[in-house]
Amino acid sequence: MPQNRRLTQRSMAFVLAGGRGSRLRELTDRRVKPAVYFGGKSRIIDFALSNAMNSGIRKIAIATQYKAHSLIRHLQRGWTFFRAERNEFLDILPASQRMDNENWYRGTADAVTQNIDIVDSYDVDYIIILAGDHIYKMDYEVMIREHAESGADVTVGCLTVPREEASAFGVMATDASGKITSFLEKPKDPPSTPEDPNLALASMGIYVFSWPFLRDLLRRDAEDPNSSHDFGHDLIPAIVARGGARAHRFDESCVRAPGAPSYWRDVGTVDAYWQANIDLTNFTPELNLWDQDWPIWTYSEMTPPAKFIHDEEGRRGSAVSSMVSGGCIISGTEVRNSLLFTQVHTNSFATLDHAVVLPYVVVNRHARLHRAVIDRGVVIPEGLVVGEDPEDDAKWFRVSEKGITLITQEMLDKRAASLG
Ligand code: ADQ
Ligand code: ADP
Repeated sequence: MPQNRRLTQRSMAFVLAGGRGSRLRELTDRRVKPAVYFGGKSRIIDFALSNAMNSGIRKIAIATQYKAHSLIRHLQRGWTFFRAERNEFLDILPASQRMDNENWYRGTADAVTQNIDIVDSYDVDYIIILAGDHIYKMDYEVMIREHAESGADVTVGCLTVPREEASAFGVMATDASGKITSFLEKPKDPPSTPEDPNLALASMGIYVFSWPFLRDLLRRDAEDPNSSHDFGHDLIPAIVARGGARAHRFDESCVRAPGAPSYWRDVGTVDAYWQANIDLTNFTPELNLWDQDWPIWTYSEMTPPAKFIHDEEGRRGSAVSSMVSGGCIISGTEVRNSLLFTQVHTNSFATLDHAVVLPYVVVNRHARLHRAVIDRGVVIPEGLVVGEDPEDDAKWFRVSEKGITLITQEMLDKRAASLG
């Protein structure tokens, strides 16, 4: 539809990718949450960026801050198809390179304020603010169109979540027309929806504004000594109080097969991260990565196909109900219900069961890994057993609330040093 195409051509995406994501523990020691690996080939940020691409948005700015190197390298390698001569841009905006006297972005709104001149240069009518740290497939065009037609000051993407999880979100109430009537940022005691006492209406941290409106608002916010310069804490509640905010239901713009449930995950904890990755090995995963109409673009290394080997003793290397990425060598190892990223090498008599194994991991002989997340580049020593004795695991490794063991090379080095 040419009319809609014009709307996304007149829009840009501003992706907030600076927050650490500290509940992912050691997985974000060296990289920011949007740069964390997901789904075998991608990084978390690829989902928001692919959504923007697939929605027809060709102007994207990405604000980075905490431990940005891994993220920036990924973007520079993989997100290179934007062409300035076609008026397409992907700009990486590290916090430290703007403003003379201020090194860091003070809050999410300040990340945009410090780059007003760059956004101005894109010459767009609408801006969609995105978080770079969620897993979902969404057509932003639907939300932008709704915003343009309604005349609201801001349109906030939202979905229902279990009420007991809602304290991590902005929680809102709406009237029948979709106007947001109240908004509480991370309330201790979140209000439920009128329909269901167990559900709350949560903000996805996605906002559409007209750019001239947001620019004025940011200029005023920058001068306000009482503001923490954050969308969720300051700007959105103020617009809601004036009656200018509308809710956009994710259900109406999520991309899925007819009748399939909508899918959105925060993967903010080790448990949620492990679960969302392992879910991809299900018979029919809720997140469909095979849909060629909505590809998840990424940087992918050049690797040979995965290889499965019978070892000399005749032990079969096999993987069932699993996803195994390019460059993997499964030699005499039994792999079940696991997700292996690029270039994982496993050896004879080893077992992987419900394991999420990041790139370049080596699993040596006789190791048994059950319900675990293995960080990139880890060398699992011969005979290591994980996931069978939680107390022993907790001596050396990070064991989550739900009993998932996270293993990094530093943890293994400490263990090796103290075991002598
Ligand atoms: P949170 O996700 O807790 O809540 P925040 O920590 O501000 O909010 O992160 C939002 C996004 O901004 C993340 O992608 C993060 O990486 C990034 N970010 C954080 N600080 C940044 C900075 N200084 N510079 C650049 N990027 C930064 C928000 C909303 C809630 C909403 C949830 C949905 O405030 O209302 O419910 O998102 O997850
Ligand atoms: P095991 O799995 O019995 O402990 P190895 O780790 O030596 O044994 O690997 C067995 C097989 O895996 C090799 O014969 C080879 O086919 C393949 N292989 C191992 N490492 C590589 C590599 N770096 N490049 C290509 N193939 C490899």
